[in-house]
Amino acid sequence: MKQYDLGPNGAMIMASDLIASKIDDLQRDVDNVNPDYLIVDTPGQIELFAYRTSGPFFVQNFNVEQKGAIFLHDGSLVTTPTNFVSMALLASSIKLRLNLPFVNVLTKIDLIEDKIRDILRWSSNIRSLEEAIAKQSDGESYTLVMNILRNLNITFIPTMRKLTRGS
Ligand SMILES: Nc1nc2c(ncn2[C@@H]2O[C@H](COP(=O)(O)OP(=O)(O)OP(=O)(O)O)[C@@H](O)[C@H]2O)c(=O)[nH]1
Ligand SMILES: [Mg+2]
Repeated sequence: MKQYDLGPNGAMIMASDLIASKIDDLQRDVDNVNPDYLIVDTPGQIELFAYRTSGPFFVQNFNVEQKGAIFLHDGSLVTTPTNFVSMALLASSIKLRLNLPFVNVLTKIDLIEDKIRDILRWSSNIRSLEEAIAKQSDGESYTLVMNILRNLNITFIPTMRKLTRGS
């Protein structure tokens, strides 16, 4: 912010674009370490990475053996059926944008112990999700959610439940 005289949002955009401009330096640093796995954590403000040109540029041009995207569904944000569909829609949009093999991961599950069973059921059985939505919403909102979810495919792997914070 100081160096380029920017506000918080402008600085985030600039930082995102600088990552693309420094891709050769990053590639060299990573190649020197030569890791088995490389995880690139991007900002929660996903539009900064996925919807500008610099993020997809980085994804396409960073040179590693195999690449995939991991989308973290914040557990506390997917506890209602409509929120679940909203997040699934966002995940699908990011998948479309990055065009990579895609894994959906449910996070912060210690905060939603009583909801995990529902969420896994919604993710594996579209009919149960439809029923849950029918109970929760009506009118235009109901029609919109139903039309959206018929084209979504969000599957969480149940064994992910075994992962705990920090593992
Ligand atoms: N209870 C609980 N809190 C968590 C967990 N993981 C992260 N948090 C907390 O959630 C808050 C936000 O952390 P994250 O969601 O990881 O967000 P971030 O990576 O800091 O920021 P962005 O990714 O840019 O949104 C912090 O206070 C973390 O300590 C978890 O598994 N359980
Ligand atoms: Mg984060």
